Amino acid sequence: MPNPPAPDRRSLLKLLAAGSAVSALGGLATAAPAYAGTSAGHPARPLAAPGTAGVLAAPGIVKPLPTEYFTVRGTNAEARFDAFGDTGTITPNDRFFVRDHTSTPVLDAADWRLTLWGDGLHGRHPVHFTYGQLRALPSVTRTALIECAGNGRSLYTTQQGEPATGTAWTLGAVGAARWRGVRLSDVLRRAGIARDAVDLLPRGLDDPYVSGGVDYGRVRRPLPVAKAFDDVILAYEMNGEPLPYDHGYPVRLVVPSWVGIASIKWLGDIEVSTRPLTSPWSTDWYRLFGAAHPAGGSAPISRQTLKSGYQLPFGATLEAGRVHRLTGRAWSALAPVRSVEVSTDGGAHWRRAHLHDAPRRDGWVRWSVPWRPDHTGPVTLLSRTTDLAGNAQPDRAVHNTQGYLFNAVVRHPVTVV
Ligand SMILES: Nc1nc2c(c(=O)[nH]1)N[C@H]1C(S)=C(S)[C@@H](COP(=O)(O)O)O[C@H]1N2
Ligand SMILES: [Mo]
Repeated sequence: MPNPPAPDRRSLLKLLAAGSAVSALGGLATAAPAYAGTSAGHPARPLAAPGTAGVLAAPGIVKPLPTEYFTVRGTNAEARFDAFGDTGTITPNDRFFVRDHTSTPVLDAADWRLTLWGDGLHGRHPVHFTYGQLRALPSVTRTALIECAGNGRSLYTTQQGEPATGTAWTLGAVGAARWRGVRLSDVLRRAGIARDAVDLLPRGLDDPYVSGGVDYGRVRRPLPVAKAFDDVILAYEMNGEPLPYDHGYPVRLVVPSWVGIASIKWLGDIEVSTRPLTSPWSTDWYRLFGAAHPAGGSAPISRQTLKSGYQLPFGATLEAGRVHRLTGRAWSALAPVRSVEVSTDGGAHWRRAHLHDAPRRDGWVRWSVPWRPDHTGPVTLLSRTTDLAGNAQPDRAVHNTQGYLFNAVVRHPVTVV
């Protein structure tokens, strides 16, 4: 049977965004994998084929989302933390979670440029950098985790009985990558940043974010100049490849140890200001609201927190009378991990887990522990990490209405059979 002509990539993405993916792609599911046209040296990538067994579709995400590795949540794709056991300290690009407020724009590096503007530049007129100009600047490579502020949010509800608005992530809105790019400080200096500049407002080129009938404009969030000069990079490579479309091609910010929203993807422009800036991403969202917080909300959140978890599905069944090797990982945005303790009896007894990686800032540590369950029935597994600054996961996270910064010990149900 002849295949219908494949729609070109842009119309395909529009169709996907319009929610008509299944009918539009029905013919593709039976055809050989469809490859998108390349742009400016970007590697060709197979398109997700909705309707193919085991591959999910999220409206607007370009890369394939196999069900063994991803859970689609609205416009986002959560990586399956329970399947991280076969990944190392670096999360492969095809396993990295995607958080899109709207949808992934497919941009061409050849006609992309970055614009810096605002009263915080000496000349007070906009300064542009092409992709080629950025790539010609001295590069740096570093490992950094990107973790959504709301990672673990659903546990406020399931574990603490406290509802929270927003994407119901479990633990998989986090990944670690090797990022290569240019220091933001180098670009700011070249653009002529003034001494009295205090805030930046980096903004993405994805579509404006519309929610509840309100158009909030393009995704953008103030970034203090002090942090920009500390360790922020304009990344164009992720794990040795050009940034994948979903992760910000051609250029994104990487803001190490801060909540994921700081790491603006598909960067288009940066306002440089001598006065503090705001956006809905610093006033309405990414602050802590609720009974335990100041009326009107906390200051905008910046650093992520610390977490640990078992690389095992919730509700897994394990055989009694034999030794299981339980594995997990732990990380802290506040300091290197110091230790991980586990309990295999609902929190009555604790013992140290074996750490498999040297604890480092901006990395996570894999751990394991042998366990030989004797009795059948339901069991709650727990893990608790402590970092070198003395931060430890509490039994309960302090609730906030939008469910950010979940840091409590996760109660992981399993059944021994
Ligand atoms: N332009 C733009 N940048 C963005 C977003 C977005 O929707 N648009 N999402 C942010 C959020 S909330 C997170 S958690 C991270 C996710 O990065 P990733 O999709 O590469 O994992 O990107 C941030 N940068
Ligand atoms: Mo996020």
